[in-house]
Amino acid sequence: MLSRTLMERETDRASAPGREPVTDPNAGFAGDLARGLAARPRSFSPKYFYDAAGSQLFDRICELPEYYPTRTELSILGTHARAIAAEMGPGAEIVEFGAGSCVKVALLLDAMERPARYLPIDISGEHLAASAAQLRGRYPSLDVQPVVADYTQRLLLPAPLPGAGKRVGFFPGSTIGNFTPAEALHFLELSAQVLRGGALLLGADLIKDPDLLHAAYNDSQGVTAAFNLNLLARANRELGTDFALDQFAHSAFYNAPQQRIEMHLVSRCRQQVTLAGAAYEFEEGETLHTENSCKFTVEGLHRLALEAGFRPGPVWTDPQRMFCLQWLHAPLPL
Ligand code: AVI
Repeated sequence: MLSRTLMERETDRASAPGREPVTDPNAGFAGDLARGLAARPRSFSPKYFYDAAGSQLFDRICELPEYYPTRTELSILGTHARAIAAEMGPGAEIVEFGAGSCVKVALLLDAMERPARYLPIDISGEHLAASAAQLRGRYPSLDVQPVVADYTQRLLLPAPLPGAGKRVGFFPGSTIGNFTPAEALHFLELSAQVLRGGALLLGADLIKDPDLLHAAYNDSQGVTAAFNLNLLARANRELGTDFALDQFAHSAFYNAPQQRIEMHLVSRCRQQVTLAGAAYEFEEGETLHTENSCKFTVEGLHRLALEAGFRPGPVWTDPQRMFCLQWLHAPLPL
């Protein structure tokens, strides 16, 4: 049995949003950063958080006392695995979006009746291969077929096995919260198509006391700050930029009207940064917006799911209603 610490570490890194292909880790990085620095307000995609150093920092975030989502989702899965497995039915196959590790899915597989196949999808083939090997070791009779693909784009999945039960998508970790609303809808629309006749099990962080949210993204050990600043360190390492890390401050706050945590890097002074020969001026207090982490209501998730073509089913939450796992019935086969 894996330790809970290891479980958390493996689990949420795997579901981090839109990680880049290992074959070309710089693909798009320089261009996206240049566009983000030229834009007003300045912003940058959170997918660039997850280089090796950033992934390690995210692993540590998942273990922080203030960061409740990982352990809460694990506790919901642990408590309700049998009820979830009952929805899945016998012989189901699991398609995990952004997979690459086995921990949360193992809680489901342990409760399922004759799981037929596990199809983890991730853009990093190396990460997938490692986690598939790990899962095969734990479930020698399970058919594990990793799919190297970008799950935010249209997917071609292997045909269902003869006699297989439902095809169930699994998207844990509230990674959907790091998408823009349009991206979230697009992802759900695409997944409704590939899961026709089956369902999606979606993990989502719920709106709660802003103080709890604030603490989760402003931890006392400064790990989230280091995670945020690693974006600049990564640019310095990989693109030769000259960000002075001590001249930028981590800022994370709950934007209540938008129902999201926003993370920014705030310039502590007037300064200049160069990227590929171009200079970018920062005024004191000017920010680079690095991440949104949207928080949801169950009703809001239902509206989004209905718009994408799903029919909402059971919802499982923890006693404090911090986080939820939402069962969404996919449309019928064509
Ligand atoms: C991966 N994602 C769901 C995390 C979140 O909570 O939005 C990323 C994160 N950013 C700061 N802390 C954790």
